[in-house]
Amino acid sequence: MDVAFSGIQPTGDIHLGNYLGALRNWVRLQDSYDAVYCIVDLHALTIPYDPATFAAERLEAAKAVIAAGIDPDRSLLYYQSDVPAHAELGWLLGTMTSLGSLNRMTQFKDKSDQAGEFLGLYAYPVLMAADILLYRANAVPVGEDQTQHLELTRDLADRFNQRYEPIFPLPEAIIPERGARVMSLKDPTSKMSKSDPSETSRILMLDPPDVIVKKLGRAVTDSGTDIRYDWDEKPGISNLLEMLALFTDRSVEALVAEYDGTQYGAFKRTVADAVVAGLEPVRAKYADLDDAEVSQILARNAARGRDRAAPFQDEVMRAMGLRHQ
Ligand code: AQP
Repeated sequence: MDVAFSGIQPTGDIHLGNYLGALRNWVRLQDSYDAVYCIVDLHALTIPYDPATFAAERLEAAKAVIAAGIDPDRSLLYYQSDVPAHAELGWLLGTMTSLGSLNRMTQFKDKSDQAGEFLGLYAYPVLMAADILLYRANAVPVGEDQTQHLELTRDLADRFNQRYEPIFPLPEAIIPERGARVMSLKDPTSKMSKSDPSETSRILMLDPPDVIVKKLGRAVTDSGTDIRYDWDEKPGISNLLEMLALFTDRSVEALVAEYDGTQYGAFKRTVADAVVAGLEPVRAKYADLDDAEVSQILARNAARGRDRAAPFQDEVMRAMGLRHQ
């Protein structure tokens, strides 16, 4: 079975962008792939964080991922730092990564403005490549913002295969046709993001229904009154149309035909009702989860991850001349 890998940072509450762009695909791929999903806590250390609350944030992220539909008995879900081979392979790949390729990464430019210019943040894409290549993943379900990192991963895999031994597949990004770039409710020209200072710019996956209704009611729409799918002229309405399409499993075209002419207030309420209904099973599942049980499951999975990663990592070390035979 082909392997799928993806990760999510425990850096704040999971929002609709993370859910629609990545998690829903994670859930789908469980049926057709050998899926490995990580709470990438080592990545989260690359921006300022509070060690006193970090353990609780990791657990929250794990619970949210399970609530979203990941079955940790079927998929290998664990904390990245529990499997040291991620960091080790990150170092090995770092020896083959040119500064020129890292200098092109836009995420570093965006994040270093706030977090400062630190090596960990600069090398983030190399660790991400290691995460993906460790288990020889073929498929990587991510949002559109990760395309550049995926390209680097493929370049590194290819370079390794040419320089040492051909052991890495070149992984493909699995980017959803819709939902790959959910936009902010306050500024629909920038992506919905955990680090946006405005809480009302994003809907959280576990927001209570009344909060979702309120946030969507205040979402920025565009001037005019028509409901059209047009990212240049009507980004706010286009963003809402995509959300509605994703939560109702209908095409944007059918929705435009049905809702054009509807008042924006009423349309936003329709979107809110669909989002609330769509997230209801996630909220219900989350409420059922027990912290201690989730921690035990993740610890068990980490042990499985270490066992599984060891021979793969050994193969890399041998190819690089780090073993006697
Ligand atoms: N707005 C988005 N639309 C679609 N997909 C998105 N993803 C993130 N934002 C959107 C996808 O979510 C997955 C998890 O990403 P992450 O753990 O790297 O999340 P993050 O970067 O901490 O989340 P944000 O909100 O993207 O953080 P900041 O504020 O740092 O920019 C990934 O697959 C990502 O593509």
